[in-house]
Amino acid sequence: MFSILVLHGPNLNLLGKREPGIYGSLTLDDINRLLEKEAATLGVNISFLQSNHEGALVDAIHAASTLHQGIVINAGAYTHTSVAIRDAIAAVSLPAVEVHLSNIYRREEFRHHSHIAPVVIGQISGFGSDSYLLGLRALVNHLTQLKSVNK
Ligand code: CA2
Repeated sequence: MFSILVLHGPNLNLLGKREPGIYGSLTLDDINRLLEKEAATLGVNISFLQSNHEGALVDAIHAASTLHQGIVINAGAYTHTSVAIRDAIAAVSLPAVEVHLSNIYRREEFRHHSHIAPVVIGQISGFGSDSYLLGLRALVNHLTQLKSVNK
């Protein structure tokens, strides 16, 4: 059974408590519960980590290489600033999917660039909590295809 790590970056612990107009009314726990249901449907294990600290996210990505087969990541504002998170994803060479609640390309220009996009298999942006669910499905499909090719 595949094991997937979902990483939530800075300020996402505030979801559902502030700025519902941009990020919706669901809390991070609500999103994690939806992901758990989807993971059960897909037949995969799922774990979660939220951190406001860049180094903690880098450590979690390193640790994932021996514990998990793939990563779904919403790096929050670190998406646009963090070479360290990009390098960590590239270093572990686990398949990762980048997700965003909002459509980062419809927002301020500084959100249009992702340091992470070049080192992930794909990016899903703008579908609210569905971005995470779609990201999980895409990652599991990818892993399943890889497994059948390597049989
Ligand atoms: O759309 C996304 O998922 C983002 O990754 C969210 C980040 C933002 O910096 C990215 O550009 C796009 C911000 C997450 C902040 O979440 C909050 C939630 C409630 C209240 C305040 C912030």
